[in-house]
Amino acid sequence: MEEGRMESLMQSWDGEFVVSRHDAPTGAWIFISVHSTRRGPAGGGTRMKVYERPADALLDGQKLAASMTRKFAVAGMPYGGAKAVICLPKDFDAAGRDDLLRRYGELVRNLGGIYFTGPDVGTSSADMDLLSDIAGALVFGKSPAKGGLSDSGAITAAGVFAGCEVVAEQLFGSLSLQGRSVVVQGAGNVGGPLVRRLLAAGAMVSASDVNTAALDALGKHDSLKILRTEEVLKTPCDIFAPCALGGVLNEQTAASLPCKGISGAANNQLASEEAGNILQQRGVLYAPDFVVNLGGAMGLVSIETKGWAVPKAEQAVMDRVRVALREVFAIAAKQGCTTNQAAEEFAYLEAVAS
Ligand code: PPY
Repeated sequence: MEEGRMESLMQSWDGEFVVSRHDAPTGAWIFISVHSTRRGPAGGGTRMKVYERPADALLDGQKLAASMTRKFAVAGMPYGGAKAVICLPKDFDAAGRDDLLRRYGELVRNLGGIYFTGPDVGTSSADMDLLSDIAGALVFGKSPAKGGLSDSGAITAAGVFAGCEVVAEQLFGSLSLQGRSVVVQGAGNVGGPLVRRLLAAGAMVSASDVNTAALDALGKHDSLKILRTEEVLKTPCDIFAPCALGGVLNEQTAASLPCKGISGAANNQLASEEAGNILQQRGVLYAPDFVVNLGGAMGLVSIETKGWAVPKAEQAVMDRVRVALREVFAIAAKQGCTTNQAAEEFAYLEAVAS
């Protein structure tokens, strides 16, 4: 079964190329998947985690890179999509982490500007500082001391919040989230600031996280309820906001989720095309992930290349998500296709238009 999986992943991918490296000192695999350089240099965060097999890491990177191409197109920015995945061995010795990152940084530098990066699952702004010492301006999301924005969670959350508003507008005729119930899965980097925004807008929020410290950090609020992780997919709500890992919308959950709409921060939420069809058939309005979560990439890159102040970037992200998502819903309604297909078409049209 497993034999030839890497080959078939390479053969069936629609992206440009993958730079791969086995890091002998640590046993880690590095895959930099460059999906498209058609609009400009390809950007995407650096994800670092343990995978069952290197091929799983390659597939994850390929899908995430394709999604980055769409994000930058929808954001109207002159970049293509990429993603780096550093696949750690199960017995990884954290003492070797900085040296591994330095070798990865050299690889990014040696690619000569075709690929730029930032933080993702498993990497931090401190890691970006270390990388930027080697790969310079190809690294975004550095700490403020190094001239970076550091954490893009809040700006990503602003875009996801705008996505929730547009979903409410489609479902109920008003952007207002006052009194609407929202279940937020994952209260970390993006989910945390999203919960705060939703509460400030008068929503009734239920949140969960595998990490209790993230839940504690939310504090107490009359309209905030904490859910056990096993309750998340069973709790009736107006809007479900997946802000943890991808693949949460599979054929089973799509058929049973007790929500009216979906707008969340996680990448690659749809486990299959069929899951999108099932949501459509049930009348559950799905706001495509790469439309509503483009704020991290758009925010970080705008702030760090154009010198925009944070509030300006936040407003630009929210405006962009609102305009794009309304257009995506209009395309889906007109063509009778899923919102995900409509968003892919929209991203494609944006990409060829500019
Ligand atoms: C993402 O949105 O998933 C990213 O990877 C964000 C990103 C992309 C490029 C540079 C910095 C951050």
